[in-house]
Amino acid sequence: MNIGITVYPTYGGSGIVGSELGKELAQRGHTVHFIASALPTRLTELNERVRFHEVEMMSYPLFEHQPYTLALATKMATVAEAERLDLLHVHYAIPHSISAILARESLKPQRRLPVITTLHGTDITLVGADRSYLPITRYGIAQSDGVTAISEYLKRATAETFGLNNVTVIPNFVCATDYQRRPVSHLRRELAPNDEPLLAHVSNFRPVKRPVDCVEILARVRKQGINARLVMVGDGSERGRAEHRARCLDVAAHCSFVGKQPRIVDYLSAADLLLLPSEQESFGLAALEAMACEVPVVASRVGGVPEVVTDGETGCLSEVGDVDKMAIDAARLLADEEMRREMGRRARASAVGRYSTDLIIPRYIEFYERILAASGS
Ligand code: GMT
Repeated sequence: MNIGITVYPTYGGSGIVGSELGKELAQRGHTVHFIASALPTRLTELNERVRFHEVEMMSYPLFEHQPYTLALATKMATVAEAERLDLLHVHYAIPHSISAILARESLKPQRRLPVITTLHGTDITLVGADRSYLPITRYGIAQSDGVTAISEYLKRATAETFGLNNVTVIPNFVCATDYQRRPVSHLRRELAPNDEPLLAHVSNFRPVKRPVDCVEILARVRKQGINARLVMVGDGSERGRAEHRARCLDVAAHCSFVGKQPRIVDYLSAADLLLLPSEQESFGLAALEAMACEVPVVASRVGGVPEVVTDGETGCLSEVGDVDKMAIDAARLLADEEMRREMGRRARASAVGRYSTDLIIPRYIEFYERILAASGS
């Protein structure tokens, strides 16, 4: 198949999932054309089967804001014609599905171009549910030829918010060979020089991720007499607040804020536990990647997280903001190495057994084939 994929290139899990999906499809013999405003971060290598088409924006004094949705639609239609695309697969509904529908409609006299939308989270729960975007988001989902969501929770949220039931769940995935625990003694020594227990947090540090809670948890774990450290991987608007809170709680010397990192797997391999205290999480890709690296997860019981992390088996779940309970769970796991390692082994088995690329990518391919057949393409 010749597949057009659109993602937000630089920010967020939906871009990662779309990019990794494209690479996996290419490995299975398909040709993937990424159509985006910039080269997606995870696309380090382009080749015959992984191509990139940049959306060019025209500026004109009349345009106070450049009309990206239209520029994207135009590029999608141009690429679809030139490269004979079989379908467009967009990640994150707004505005990508609207652009794709415009592209499809503009090509209608010449060819069919089915549009598949994958819903990721805030495109439904926050942005899409906002009154200013709700009708157009509903339209984009209803008019797509196929719609997938990354968790059962998000499928339910889509039905509740938009009254739409045309959604198939295809969960996020992890590559079991790329994501596995590996020896990283040098990094571990850097982050925990005296082999202290190491907590990790990986996110884009947006308010919804509540990174400040991680610092609160560290302070409480240390109060229980455990000499733990915390590595904070990523960057975003909440980083300053988290650093400030670490100073206030007198734990700054036990935290490493390392910013964005290209090799997340190394940080996960160095860690003993992952903290994911998010306010909202439709899936929790960070949790899945940690589990694949045998790292149990201490997380909020929110959105799709309970589908990924089984409380008491592969991690521990608490209500959003209950940093006391999260600290108790973290301290218990850090203090009991045998239990933690056993939980880590179960976490990997669960991640690989339910979400490995070998299981999930074929589901996307079957979905494409089904939509192509239904649309008579
Ligand atoms: O919904 C968002 O905040 C954006 C999106 C993104 O692009 O980062 O995140 C969502 O998609 C990820 C990948 O599918 C999921 O793992 C995240 O749980 C989900 N984030 C939220 O629901 C907050």
